[in-house]
Amino acid sequence: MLSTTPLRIALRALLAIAAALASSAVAADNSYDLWLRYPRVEATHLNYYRARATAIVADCSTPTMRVACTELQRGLSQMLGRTVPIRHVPLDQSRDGDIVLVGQRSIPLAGIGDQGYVIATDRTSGHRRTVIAANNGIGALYGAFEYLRLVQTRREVADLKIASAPALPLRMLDHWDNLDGTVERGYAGRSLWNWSKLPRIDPRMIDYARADASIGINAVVLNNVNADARLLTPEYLRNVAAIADAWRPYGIRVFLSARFSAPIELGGLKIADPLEPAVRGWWKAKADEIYRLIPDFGGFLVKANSEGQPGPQTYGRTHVDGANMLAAAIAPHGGTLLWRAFVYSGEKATDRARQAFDEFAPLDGKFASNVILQVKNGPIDFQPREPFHPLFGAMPHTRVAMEVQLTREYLGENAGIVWLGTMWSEALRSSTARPRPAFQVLGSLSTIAGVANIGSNPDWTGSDFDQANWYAFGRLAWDPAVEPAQIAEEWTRMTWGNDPRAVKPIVKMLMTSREATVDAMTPLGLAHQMATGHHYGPGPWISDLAEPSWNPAYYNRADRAGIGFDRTANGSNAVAQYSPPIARCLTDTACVPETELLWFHHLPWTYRMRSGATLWDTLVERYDRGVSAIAMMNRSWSQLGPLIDARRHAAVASSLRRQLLESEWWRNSSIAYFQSLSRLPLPAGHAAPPRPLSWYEGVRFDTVPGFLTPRIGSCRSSVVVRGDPPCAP
Ligand code: GCV
Repeated sequence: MLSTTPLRIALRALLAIAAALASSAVAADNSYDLWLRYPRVEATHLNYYRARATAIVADCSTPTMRVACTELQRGLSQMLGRTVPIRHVPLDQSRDGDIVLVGQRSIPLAGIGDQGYVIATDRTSGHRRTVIAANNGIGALYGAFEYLRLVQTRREVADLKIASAPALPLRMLDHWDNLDGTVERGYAGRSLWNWSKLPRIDPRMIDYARADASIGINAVVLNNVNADARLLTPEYLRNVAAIADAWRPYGIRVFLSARFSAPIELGGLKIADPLEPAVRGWWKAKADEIYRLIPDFGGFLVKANSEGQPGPQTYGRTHVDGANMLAAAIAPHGGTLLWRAFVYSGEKATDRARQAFDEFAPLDGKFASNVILQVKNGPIDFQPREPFHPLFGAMPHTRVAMEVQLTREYLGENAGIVWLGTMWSEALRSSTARPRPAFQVLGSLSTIAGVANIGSNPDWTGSDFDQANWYAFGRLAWDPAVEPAQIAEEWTRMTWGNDPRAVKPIVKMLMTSREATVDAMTPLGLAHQMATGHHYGPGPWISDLAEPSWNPAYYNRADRAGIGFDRTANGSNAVAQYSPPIARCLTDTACVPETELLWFHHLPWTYRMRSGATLWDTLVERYDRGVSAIAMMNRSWSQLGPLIDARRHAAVASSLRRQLLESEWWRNSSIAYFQSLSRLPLPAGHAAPPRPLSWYEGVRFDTVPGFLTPRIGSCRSSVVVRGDPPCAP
């Protein structure tokens, strides 16, 4: 394994930055433009695209069509190096090379619904035109962005025949933004919504809407699920209405996280019991007030009776009582109520991985028709790898959303590259083996929601590569069947250019990055090994927290004899929550995927893996495999220097070095701890951790972004603040 010291790393970083600045011939680039950058097409392809985009023919008179026309014109004009004019003429007067953009039709186009589009080369009446047609403006806007993407990624546009419609009607970003501008689990600066400046709309909020619309995101929850009731006061609601007005042309509907106890905090009621008429009346009046201001308000998202949040159980009522009461308040206005299934409690003796299923599966069929149950992709909490949540496919009479996390709370925050397209695709394609309603998780969904990774940093997401997770989320929410490699390539071409010498290695880095992270942090099905509260860095030894399931030791169950969580019938029997064929496989060590082995089984250190190697040796090998893969990403990136603009290259290089350092920290801490229990020698060729276990256990951080309660502490020799490598020696 690679041996690095912070000093050497810092020196190399400085040299790399200096070399990059001195040698890069590539034009400076900001990170602000995301994947919506439109550099001029190279001379070899310019005439090809120019000949097929001589003018845009469209009626740009509605707000959304105005946006579609502007976006198409802006993107094409920049890429083609000349203004592409917009003409509003009847279709039969369009000419060769025109792009005809249609967002309203007297006879609806079949098969694309109200959000899809068709892009086709049309040769009728002797002309060769490209038609982008939809049943309404938003479809035309999505189609315009798709056409731009085709040019951005240098695809053929001479003979197009594309029909596309979203798999799911609601594709939603959930912001965990607080009213004071902080963002829970946010690593990209402060909230984009500046409540003290609203209702003035900052141009950046429009750029945010453009980015969302370009990948089909059509719903945004503005505030943290740990909600502040004040957002429901008239003062804030006026500002929410201003945001909704600004985003309406981009097809985005605004939702709010609602605090269940708001009738007490704002309405002066004594209780928030959902069966109490005064409480129901308060919510109904509040909903009416909101819809007067925002006629297309999306609805509420609610975290109830979870991690200290108020909810119906506070009054002896059920989740159904709570959800249906709120759903009834917004139903007359067409609103949707998203109710989260993320519940667990240390007061229950059962395995945390079982609790949401135990609580919600019996409620199937009891929720109102405008309720969607929002379920995290896995049964615990956004770990680097989890099996799919057993509720998927198990509630055929309930509308279900999958919630994923774009912000990397448990995956190294914004260090280096951890691309999640592969992870989400894996979750969506998991077989539930339940006959109804479908065999794959996807078949059981009506919505995908992603916890946003977006903030006020100039690069939006805390790093250039974290933008790829925003992009991948939108693309997968639109089409969950699309291959992750295709998404990775699209984003790479749109963000870093089309030079194959760059595209190929960057796509490879994206595609391998998540597995490398799993190996370096939590291999073989381990989970939740992160340090307390902020979840930054390793803490597999932690076992003294009051809430049992916040302790990493609760999950690894490592002792002198072995490691892993027995979730078979001999243990917590969480396997029984899956359909019988899946449960049988998960129970059988010969069938369970090796990547989930220790999630479902507690095994001796000397257990023989399918390879014949012992579990202990394999565990060590996996940590090192993760570190090596991250070292490889560092090497690949450093070779790209001449092809990438100097500023972005240096920023990514430094972020990757940090990721490497952190992966070594994870590897060394974890091996030091587990070896203290297994007491086995390291396999040949694998280096011992350079420090004693006590050193790793002593690492503390003063400040970690995205975490509300700052922890005071220090490394042995120096105070460590976030941004430094973990504890200088
Ligand atoms: C918004 C985890 C996170 C919390 C988050 C919670 C949730 O526990 O650590 O910050 O709270 O999930 O999803 O509600």
